[in-house]
Amino acid sequence: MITNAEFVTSASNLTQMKNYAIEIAVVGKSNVGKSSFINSICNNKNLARTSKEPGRTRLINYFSINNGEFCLVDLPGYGYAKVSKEEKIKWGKLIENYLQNSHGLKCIFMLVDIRHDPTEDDKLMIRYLYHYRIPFIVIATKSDKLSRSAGLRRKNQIANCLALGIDNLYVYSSQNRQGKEEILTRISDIVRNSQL
Ligand SMILES: Nc1nc2c(ncn2[C@@H]2O[C@H](COP(=O)(O)OP(=O)(O)O)[C@@H](O)[C@H]2O)c(=O)[nH]1
Ligand SMILES: [Mg+2]
Repeated sequence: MITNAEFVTSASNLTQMKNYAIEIAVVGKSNVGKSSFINSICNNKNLARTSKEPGRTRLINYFSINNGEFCLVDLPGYGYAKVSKEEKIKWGKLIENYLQNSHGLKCIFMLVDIRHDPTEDDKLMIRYLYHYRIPFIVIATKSDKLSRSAGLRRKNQIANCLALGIDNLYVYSSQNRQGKEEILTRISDIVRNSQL
């Protein structure tokens, strides 16, 4: 259960990064719904800044949950076509620094849009996570945009596309909270196992 959530700080480079004992980080394409996901999971609409315009968050944002029990980390989104090449390289370095230096990182929550097949950037990210042996789950979000049956069909397609077991793929909506209980249970398991 999440009873309390507060913004801690942002980091734009390695020296500004934090090192919490238990971190869960959210990654995904720009505009896929990462900030909305964090807000809905925490029951706080104003916690993470959401935006209709893609490519707005260029920082790593840390949120302390339940007065420091664990930390949710909002990572900057990738794959936004309109940013410059330099900006993309900067993004890549920031994420790589985060993934390689966050020793408390317990799990990556990778968000994809349930309506679309994962992009090459998504697949690259997953290869990277396997390479560095970082545990992850995939969350197909914006499920409110589809009927239940279409959502289930898309879930299977996304699982196939990523060669992913169905247990590591969740369907979610920040708008109607579909999947919220399952995600909260998964978070509790991650936190509990990390404390053992
Ligand atoms: N219908 C619907 N819209 C969503 C959902 N999650 C995010 N959005 C919308 O998608 C846009 C981008 O969301 P945001 O959380 O800022 O994405 P981020 O760039 O990945 O952090 C905003 O207009 C949100 O209102 C969802 O589950 N359902
Ligand atoms: Mg965001």
